[in-house]
Amino acid sequence: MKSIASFALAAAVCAFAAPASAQFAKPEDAVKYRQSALFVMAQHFGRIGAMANGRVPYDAKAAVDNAEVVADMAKLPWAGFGAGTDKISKAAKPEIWTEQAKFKEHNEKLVGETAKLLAAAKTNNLDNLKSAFGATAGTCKACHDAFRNI
Ligand code: ASC
Repeated sequence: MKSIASFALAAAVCAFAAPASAQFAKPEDAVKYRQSALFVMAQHFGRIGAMANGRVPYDAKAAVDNAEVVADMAKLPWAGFGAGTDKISKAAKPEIWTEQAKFKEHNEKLVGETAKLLAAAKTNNLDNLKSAFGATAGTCKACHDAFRNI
């Protein structure tokens, strides 16, 4: 009986557990998580930028590989901006928490633009990559202008 009860409890805990994205041991971990996702995204976005700007030769496969990471990373940082994480990093403006709907719109715009960037990379066409890179970079900048101090 005990094992059945334990199993039932474990199943209930799994069923009602918060999504993985919402689980952080402490606020500092949430900040580290969001900064890490943004850092990894910037590394891979920068590699696409180098191709889009002609600093390195265009490599269609590398563009897709990098765009996949960018599109995946773009979904992650936002869970790290929860309650209690507003005073830890000076880069994050208070407006993130006082204008949450607007911040969410920017987050969703980035997810959409990075999905388009991946689709553009998959066309194996440098012009498509360039224009999607520009649109995505503009989305990064718009959010930084509104919500980032440095
Ligand atoms: C990058 C990067 C950003 C954005 C931004 C676009 O490569 O690291 O934060 O592009 O500079 O304006």
